[in-house]
Order: sequence, then structure tokens, then C-alpha cells
Amino acid sequence: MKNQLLKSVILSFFAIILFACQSPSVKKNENTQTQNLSTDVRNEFVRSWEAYKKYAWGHDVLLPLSKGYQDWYEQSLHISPIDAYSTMKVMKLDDYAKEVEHYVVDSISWEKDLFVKTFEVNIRILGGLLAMYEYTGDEKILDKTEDFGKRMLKAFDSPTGIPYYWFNLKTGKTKGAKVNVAEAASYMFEMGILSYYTKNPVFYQAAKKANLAVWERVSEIHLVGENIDVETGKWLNTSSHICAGIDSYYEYLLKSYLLFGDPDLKPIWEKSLTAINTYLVEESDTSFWYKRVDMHTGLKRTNPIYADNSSVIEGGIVTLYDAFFPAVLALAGDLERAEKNQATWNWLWNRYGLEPMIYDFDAGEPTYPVYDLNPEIIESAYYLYHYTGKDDYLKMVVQYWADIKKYCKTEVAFSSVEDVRTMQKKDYMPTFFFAETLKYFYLTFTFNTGEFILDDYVFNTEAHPFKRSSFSKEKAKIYLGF
Ligand code: DMJ
Repeated sequence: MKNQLLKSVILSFFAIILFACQSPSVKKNENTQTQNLSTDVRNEFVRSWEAYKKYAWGHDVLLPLSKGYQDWYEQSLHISPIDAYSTMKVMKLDDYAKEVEHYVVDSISWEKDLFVKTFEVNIRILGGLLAMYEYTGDEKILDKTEDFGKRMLKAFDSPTGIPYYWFNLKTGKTKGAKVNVAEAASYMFEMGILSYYTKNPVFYQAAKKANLAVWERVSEIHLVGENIDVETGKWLNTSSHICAGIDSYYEYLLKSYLLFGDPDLKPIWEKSLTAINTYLVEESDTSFWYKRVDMHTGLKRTNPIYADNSSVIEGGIVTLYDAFFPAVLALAGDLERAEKNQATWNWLWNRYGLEPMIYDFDAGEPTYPVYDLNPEIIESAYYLYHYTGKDDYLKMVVQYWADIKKYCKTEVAFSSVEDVRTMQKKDYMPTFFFAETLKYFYLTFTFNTGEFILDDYVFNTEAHPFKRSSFSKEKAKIYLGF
């Protein structure tokens, strides 16, 4: 007995020595690896930004193969610089950031006779400008932001309060009564922040009204449909899911509640999440998907006929955008489902080396094989790395970075891919590559430095970060008017 005790004391002693000797060097190697990777991501951001400046400055998008540019509409909305800004701040590229600040203040006017997409300009332009104000506190930037927000407010002037698909920046005219739920009700986050900064509830109130208009029309089992008419409030399509077309509606219920604490949002989010997990999960021994069901029956869609004649989308169709959901689940504290869902997305990524934009998990085939440098799977791996501390998630992100460099890197920047089965490149680099994709890579690889702590921030759906401590719940009640 005594001998055994002595033996185990000696063994423990050697184990401690071994651990003490090995652990720091293993950690050091890991740290060196992530340090090298974060430097690599930052260098690639700089290389791509320099290409944007050289070939596309002032325009919306860089064309990375033809070395040209493209604008979304007849005139530029300057989306790349506005979207790239917060990543520059996160990467401490302050000279570039200053240049963008000056550009926004001195060279951008929103007095443009242009119909723009309400949803897209909200998450990229309003979200990007708000982040710029958050970082600088510069009142001139807030003026530009408020000016944009007031123009956008016109879109919400509909019989239901749900915004039209398009609004004209100069005239305030609107068009496009058919919107999906993401386009109908993903505004509370940005417009709430704008109300907070300007102490004017009008923005948040409009956004919340749109959300409540959707919630009033939720089904008896607490699911929303996909498309809705902003004038009649009628569902045009009763397909319910968390995929592209609804995604950020759910994301913003949770995130707006976290940032402002509006008590009306909590039960909506909680009932929605319960319904999602009750009706949308399709789990097997090897996969965990969120499928498409009918909003009234909760049954998987097999032969949908839509009132708006939109294309037939069956229950097993998922989009790579849906990979945002593990991050949202993790933020909501449901690590079990978040990890299972992320494992399934990771499997899909590794099957091709990049993700197809639309995939049919019943057929086991992509139905639209494009990859547009999207961030969602990286975002979710970053959240899970943060919340679980498991190296598996770091390894996933290391792999995604290696694959993106292998298949998407071009002479001057990065490109989307036409087909993940052939890896044929496509002459386009979306603005969210600057705003989101490179940011989430960088944040994962700098995670151990503690320079950015996820718990201190809430991101908009375009990865523009906002400090929780900038928003007092007490003041939010007054400034947002709830
Ligand atoms: C981004 O523009 C936003 O994240 C949006 O919510 C949907 N996804 C794209 C990038 O994939």
C-alpha cells in the first residue's frame, strides 16, 4: 500500500515535470502558428485593399480577375470602403481607416436619384457608417449616417409598416411590395443604434413596427413564412426555415434584445427558437440540418405551390448562408445544437474544399455550386472556438483559410468561384469579403492575444462590431422609445 502510494507520488511528480516542460512549448508553437496566420490574413487584406484602391477606388466592387470595377447601380454607393472600414479598425490599419473617414465626410453625398435595396444598404451602408461613428465619435460622420437613415426611413412608409424592397435616396419614392422576411424585418439592430446615437426614437420605432407586423402574422405554431406583401400583409409563400430569405430576421431578434434589452423582443425570440428547434431540425447519426417546412403544419415541404409563383424549394434544400445559425445558437447558449450543426457544415465544406451556395441534402448534390467568399461558416467556427475553447474550431478555420487561399486567391486579390466542383473562378469580390470573411479569420487567429473579446461586442449581420458597453439599457429605453 505504502509502496503503491510512493509509486503514484513519484509518477505524479514526473507527470508534472513533463507537463511543465512540454506545455509551454506546445502552446508557444500554437501561438506562433496563429500569429503567423493572423499576419497572413492582415497582409492579404492589405493586398486586396491596395488592389481595390488601384483598380476600383470610389466604386462599389473590385473585379479581381479583369482588374476593373462594378457599381451596383448607375452610380456608386461606395460600398467597399464603408464595408471594409470596421475590419481596418479591428486589424489596426489606422492609416487606411483615416483615409476612408475623410472620404466619407468629404466626398460622399446621399443626394442620389437612385433606387437602392433597403435590406442591403441597411446592413452594409447604415451598419458600416454606424460602426465608423462608434469608432471615431466624429459628429460629421454621425451627420452622414443620420442623413442616410432619414432617407431610408421613407421605405417604411407602407400600409403594414414593413419596408418596400426599393427606395429612392433622393426622391423618397418606393417600389417592390413583395419582400422576404429578412428584407421585411432585419432593421431593429442598425436603426436602434441610430436612435441611440441621435436620441431620436423614430428609427427604432419604424424598424420595430415592421418586426411586429411580421410577428402578428406568425402561424399558430410560431413559424413565419418566407415572402410577404408589404401592402396587404398577406403571406405569399408559406415556406418556413432559417435559410437565406429569413436568416437575419431571427439573428436580429436575439442581437437587438442583447444590445438594447427591449422586453418585447424576448418572448418573440424565445417562442421562435422553440418553434425552430421543434419543427425545423432534421437529425441523423451523421448530420444535423435545419430544413424547410410549411409554416402552418410544421411538415417538411415536398411539393410547394406558392401564391407568388416563386420557384419550388423543397425541404432538403439548404444555403451556405444558413451556416450563420451555429453562431446564433452559441450566442443564445445552446452549444449542443450549435456544435452539431457546425459539424455538418464543416463536413459539407470538406466534401468540396469550399461550400456550394445551395445544396440539397436529400439528393446529396449541390443545386447551385457557386461560392461567393461568404463568411458564415467561419463566423460560426469563431464563435464556437470562443465559447467552447476547443482546438477543433481553430483547426476548421485554419483549413478554411488554406482552401480559400488555394482556390480563390488571384494575382491582385480574391475571387468568388463559379463552381465548387471545378473551382473555376468568377470575376467578382463581394464587399462582405472585406467586412466579414477576412475579419472572422483575423479574429480567430488573434483570439489568444485577447486584443478583441467577443463577449464585449455584438456584431450586425455584416460583421460590423458594436461595444455592448456603449449602450446603456436605461438610456436605450428613452432613446429608442420602448
Ligand atoms: C452578408 O451580406 C450578410 O451576412 C447577410 O446577412 C447575408 N450574408 C451575406 C454574406 O454571405
